[in-house]
Amino acid sequence: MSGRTQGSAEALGPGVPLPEMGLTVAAVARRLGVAPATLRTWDRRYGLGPSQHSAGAHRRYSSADVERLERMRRYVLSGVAPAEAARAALTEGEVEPDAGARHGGGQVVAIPDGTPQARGLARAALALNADACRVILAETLDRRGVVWTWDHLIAPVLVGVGQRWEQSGRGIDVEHVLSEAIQSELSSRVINDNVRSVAAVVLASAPGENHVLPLWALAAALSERGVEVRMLGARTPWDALGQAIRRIGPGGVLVWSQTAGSGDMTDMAVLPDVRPEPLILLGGPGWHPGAPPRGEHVDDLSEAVARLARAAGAS
Ligand code: B12
Repeated sequence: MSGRTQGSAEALGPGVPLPEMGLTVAAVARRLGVAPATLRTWDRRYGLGPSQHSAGAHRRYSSADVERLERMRRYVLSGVAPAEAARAALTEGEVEPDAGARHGGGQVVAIPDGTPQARGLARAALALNADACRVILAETLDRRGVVWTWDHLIAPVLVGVGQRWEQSGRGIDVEHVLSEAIQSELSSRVINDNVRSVAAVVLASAPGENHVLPLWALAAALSERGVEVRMLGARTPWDALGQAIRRIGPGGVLVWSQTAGSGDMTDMAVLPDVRPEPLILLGGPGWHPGAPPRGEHVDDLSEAVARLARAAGAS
């Protein structure tokens, strides 16, 4: 129905639907921006060749083959060793935890049980390569969604980078590049024009708290489920949060404390009593021990997303 010819489709780049009969090596090479010889090597060494068998001399790449190759190209560009990249590309990222252990010799950020993507992200961050970080993040977010990407890619790398800083005092630059890439990829996915929730969710870090990445993960995951999100961001005083609650009338609120310096809960008693009462959740390792005067603690991203989505009346 499109009336496209094989020739014109082959001349166009990524994003253009493939003709049903598939693409030649030369066309795939043009589309991906890699040499035909590289494609042949990937075919020979890693089995990333065309899956369509035909009687003729020229086998053609299907759209699934090309997608696999696009993943391979992204992983390689972002610093993942080719054998690991191929394994991840072939298995759509489902790689057994120790699959790439033998490539870990030069690794400087320790990520126990890290996936190839996690090792690639750590390497890209160590190289201060924000673009490569974003490519890996975007690719994984597209394929696996926010919760999986946070739990299996982002959080392990953040913890590894944090430990490296703690042990060596090095790597604030790495932390900054990585944090910026994570925040911009996650925040670009917070889109309030597809809202299906009855009420909004308000997200804020505690007074004095500058760490905000888990809030962006929550915002993106809620947005993925059609929940309206109002992000107040870092260092939100309790009275400002109280005013926002009065104005917005949210279904749920989550306050994040990463560091003990921001984990004092006593002043949260100033939060207003509004009807209907929003669900108030406290997340993060910074909160001081003891029962909070308002709300309750929550331990992980998926639980927080589920409870807040329910509280916001998302179907
Ligand atoms: C990214 C980062 C930064 C970024 C923040 C960028 C941003 N926009 O948020 C920058 C570079 C700015 C920064 C600065 C600082 N940071 Co910092 N930072 C981190 C890092 C690497 C990740 C933080 C994060 O997002 N963690 C979230 C997840 C990945 O980790 P977690 O909270 O431990 O996860 C647990 C639970 O919370 C739960 N969980 C995980 N995800 C989620 C999500 C939800 C919704 C829920 C409910 C639960 C949950 O599961 C985990 C297992 O229990 C941590 C290392 C770490 N281990 O966290 C250090 C860390 C938090 N930073 C630290 C410090 C000391 C600082 C600085 C003071 C000094 C410095 N390193 O530069 C400054 C101070 C900033 C300030 N002025 O307040 C220390 C805190 C020590 C402490 N216990 O108080 C840490 C732990 C590093 C370390 N190992 O020492 N930091």
